[in-house]
Amino acid sequence: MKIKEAEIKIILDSRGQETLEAEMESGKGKRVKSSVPSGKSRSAYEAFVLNPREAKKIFEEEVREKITKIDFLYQDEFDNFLIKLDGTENKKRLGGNLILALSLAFARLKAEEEELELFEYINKIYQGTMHRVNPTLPRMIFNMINGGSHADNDLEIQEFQVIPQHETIAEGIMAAKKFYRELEEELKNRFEAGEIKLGDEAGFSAPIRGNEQAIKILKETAREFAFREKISFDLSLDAAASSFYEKDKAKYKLNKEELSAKDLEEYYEYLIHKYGIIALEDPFFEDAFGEFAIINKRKGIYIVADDLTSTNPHRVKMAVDAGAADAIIIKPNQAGSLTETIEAAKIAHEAGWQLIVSHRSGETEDDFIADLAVGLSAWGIKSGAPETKYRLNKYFRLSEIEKILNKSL
Ligand code: 2PG
Ligand code: MG
Repeated sequence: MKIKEAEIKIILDSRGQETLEAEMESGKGKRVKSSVPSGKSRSAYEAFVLNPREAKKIFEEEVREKITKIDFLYQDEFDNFLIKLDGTENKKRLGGNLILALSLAFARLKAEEEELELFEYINKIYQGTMHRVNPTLPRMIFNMINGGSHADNDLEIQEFQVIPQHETIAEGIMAAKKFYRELEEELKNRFEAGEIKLGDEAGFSAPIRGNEQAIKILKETAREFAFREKISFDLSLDAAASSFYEKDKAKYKLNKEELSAKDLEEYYEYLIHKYGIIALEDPFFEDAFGEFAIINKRKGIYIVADDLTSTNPHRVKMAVDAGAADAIIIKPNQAGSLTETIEAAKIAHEAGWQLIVSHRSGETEDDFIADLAVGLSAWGIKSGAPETKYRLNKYFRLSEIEKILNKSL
């Protein structure tokens, strides 16, 4: 496919920070856009994020001319061209954000050219690397209470999530929205109106005393909801433990106490058992392969690697070899290209892990990750609270995909 025109624009993300949007046009006159999000609880192993203005400059001075000259047949050919042009270990020269914006736009354009839905295009690539992985709809993981680096409160755990057990995606979104409003009412009963705010992912932030209390509030809201609405919600957490790990002391600072990895594991065991949590993301800091492997021996709950693996094929291999988890967060902007994202997903999938495709805390209106989740046949998707366009449009796109899939049955 020949790229006739390519443009990089600076847009604002959900935090009001500058990020990149790529626009691309093919010889046949199709035109698409894709933009990249940015994380706050980033690991040391993510693709480098270049200042968006510098990235735009380097694109205009060097990259545009090159990519509009070559006839790229495949996604990996395009991505690998940019990776090679960058020439650094972590995409420092061109920026993982620039490479990804172009990579995602290329995918959208190529899907249009091939008259495929984006999820079908992604699935086609995935099928090329794996056998019998048809597109499926993921479970939706809604982040209802925000803590850690995503909110200004005393909660160290970053994300307190609920996962509806629904029939259709539309029903699941509706249930999550209702749940969200009920949770708001519950918080209003407990706190002053001015104390209730929204965190980065549009979940609530309030002066809740301690992590357990936040889980308890969700559990109670879920119990009442299930009784009245006949829809159950599972609970899950993203501890994002790197953000409360004190490296010099090798301790975790949680609930105003200093905990060893063993203490922390016991605390998780207590929470899992008491509240029936079904998935726990990043329970330990980003290099704690050994501690992950110990807690991963526990049956009946998904241990989810995010910072630990950073959607980096090499890190995913290390984690698989260590038996560090049985589920993985897949974030394209950690990898910095669609090809590497798919490669990381494949390694985990082949090891029998579940995939959870994820947004970032600083999001754009691009809903690419919905198609990615379906195309990779992911177990789950997390896109924040059922509130604000940045979070909701990914869930809405899933609903659209559901209709497309139903029609083709
Ligand atoms: C995470 C993400 C997204 P951030 O830790 O899983 O929820 O947060 O984008 O800030 O890294
Ligand atoms: Mg995480």
